[in-house]
Amino acid sequence: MTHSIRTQVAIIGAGPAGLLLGQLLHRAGIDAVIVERVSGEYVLGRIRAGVLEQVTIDLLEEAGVGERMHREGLVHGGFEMMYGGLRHRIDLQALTAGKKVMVYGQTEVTHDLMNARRAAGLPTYYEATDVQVHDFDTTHPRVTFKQGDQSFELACDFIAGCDGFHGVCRASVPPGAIREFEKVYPFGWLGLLADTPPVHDELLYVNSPRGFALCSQRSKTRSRYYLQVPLTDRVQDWTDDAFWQELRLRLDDATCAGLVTGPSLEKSIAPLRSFVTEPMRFGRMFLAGDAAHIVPPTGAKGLNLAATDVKYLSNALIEFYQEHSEAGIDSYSARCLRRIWKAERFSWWFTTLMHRFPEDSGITARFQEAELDYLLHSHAGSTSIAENYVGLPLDFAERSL
Ligand code: RFL
Ligand code: PHB
Repeated sequence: MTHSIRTQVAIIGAGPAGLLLGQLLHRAGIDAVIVERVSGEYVLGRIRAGVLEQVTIDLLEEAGVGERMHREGLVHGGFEMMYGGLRHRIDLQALTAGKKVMVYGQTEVTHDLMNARRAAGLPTYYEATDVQVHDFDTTHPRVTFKQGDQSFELACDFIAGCDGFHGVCRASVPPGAIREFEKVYPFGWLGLLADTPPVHDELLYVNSPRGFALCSQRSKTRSRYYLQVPLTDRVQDWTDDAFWQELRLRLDDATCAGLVTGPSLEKSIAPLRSFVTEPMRFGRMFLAGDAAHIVPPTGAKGLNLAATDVKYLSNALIEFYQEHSEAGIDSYSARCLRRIWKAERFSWWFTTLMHRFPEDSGITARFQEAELDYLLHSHAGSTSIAENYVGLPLDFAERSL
């Protein structure tokens, strides 16, 4: 027997994009059902993003989940970049008329959104298998899935594909209707999470002859560090000791002196990729977040882009239901892409500036040093980094046209 369910918006994926969309729609009185492939615990176990832009902070507030973020998140008015063994501070606040970022982990954002959804009694089907999207080229799309031995059919007005890079929604679009742009980098990031105080109270991005390193954090007592590693490395071959030793070799002596090491809580390797799908709307199905685009993590843009896609999408759907206007859904893809390409450009550029590229004769490293020397001693150069890092305003693309 198949259980039939009816909703206005079927959301595929309960990552930050899907959960935030569900919350924004709920607050506007629009029904949504979320279907997620894995369990809630599994979603919370993925250690990912750490830095929120102001627009994301505003959106989480708007969704009614800002309270713990403001209590526990760490506001950062700057970050540091190191090259040639010297540290330079990018004063975000001074360079962007007072803008800041917030260090608050994706795990916490997801946790807060899950709690709000549960408290409001909104339906989420976790551990769904065989999820399929149908008829999104008509006004009556459907989603079918199984949970245990039960079968479900979800009839809806719209499908929101918030199912990440490996999801089913983008894969269900006929190949002729979609164009994909991709760049895969010849290295990955090995990340380590530890309950040790961060080496510095702000983030430190390091360009070193041995490769990129990042000293990040989740709280005053929890650190997150990353090392650039070859794609052939396997996480099981990296002991904690080997990680700390390699990190030390990429830092200057003064920073090393303040480094507190400890056992890892989590270690993983992530490949680096730039990827964009055009368009992001296919009839009554929309893609949002990692389902539509991937950035290398160097600019800390992935989660923030997912949040702004969802902002545009929720506005468009609210306009559809409340004002009977299709203007928002018609312009959704173009508005998102204008913003996305700017963040893609920044993330690609920042990655290229800070990493060691295999098979380089040494000229790229010299170019990087010259560029860093220029940028960090030029007000215009530093301002450009700061303006992109804190995130362009939501209406930036519109204003610049
Ligand atoms: P997610 O988080 O991948 O969630 C998609 C959800 O969809 C589910 N799913 C399905 N559900 C039903 N049916 C199917 N067939 C399905 N297939 C998949 C998945 O199980 C999953 O739960 O995508 P979303 O919501 O778009 O969120 C995007 C962010 O997760 C991502 O962009 C960021 O984590 C990227 N990122 C960072 N972003 C930042 O803004 N700042 C950062 O500092 C930052 N650091 C990072 C990062 C990503 C990293 N990794 C590991 C990729 C650091 C790292 C190391
Ligand atoms: C993180 O803390 O996970 C993090 C911070 C900044 C980045 C990427 C990842 O640019």
